[in-house]
Amino acid sequence: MEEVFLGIGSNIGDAIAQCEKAVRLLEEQFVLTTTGVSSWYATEPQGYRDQDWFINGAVQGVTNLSPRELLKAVKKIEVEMGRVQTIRWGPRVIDIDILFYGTDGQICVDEDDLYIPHKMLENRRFVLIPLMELAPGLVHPIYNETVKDLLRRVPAKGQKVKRIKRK
Ligand code: PH2
Ligand code: MG
Ligand code: MG
Repeated sequence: MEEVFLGIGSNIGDAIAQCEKAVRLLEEQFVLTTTGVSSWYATEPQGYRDQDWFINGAVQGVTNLSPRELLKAVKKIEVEMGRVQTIRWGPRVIDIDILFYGTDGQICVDEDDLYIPHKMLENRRFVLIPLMELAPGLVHPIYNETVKDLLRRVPAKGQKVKRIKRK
């Protein structure tokens, strides 16, 4: 069993319901056993600005899938939920990203279509803020800095993140 952190995002349709459905499908399809789910956050779009705000959150779990198998499994759920390829950084029904893998998130993968830890997570408040709820002390295996320290470095300007209170 390996520890894993995933980022979840959506900005088309009922984004919260879709994020929640993604978490449910991850469990139902035995992709992972969830050990923690962050709050959901409304987040300002990054990369491509001219689109709706996203809902983002993070999931912590344990899996017996390899990184490659895990990637395949999350892509399958994205497709099942109606994800279609559009522009880079554009709107999507659901996005499930592998953020960290392995005990304390220490395993690194550097392949053409799979890079772990997720590239750019260190610049993204919409990833780091949900992660703060689950693992503020987790050390990034490449930058050797905790999630908390990485977050301190990211300017808040243009990256508004608002926590959504649970009903
Ligand atoms: N995902 C992107 C591009 N921009 N912006 C926000 N706020 N949230 C996202 O999940 C997001 C994004 C590409 O995956
Ligand atoms: Mg993404
Ligand atoms: Mg993705």
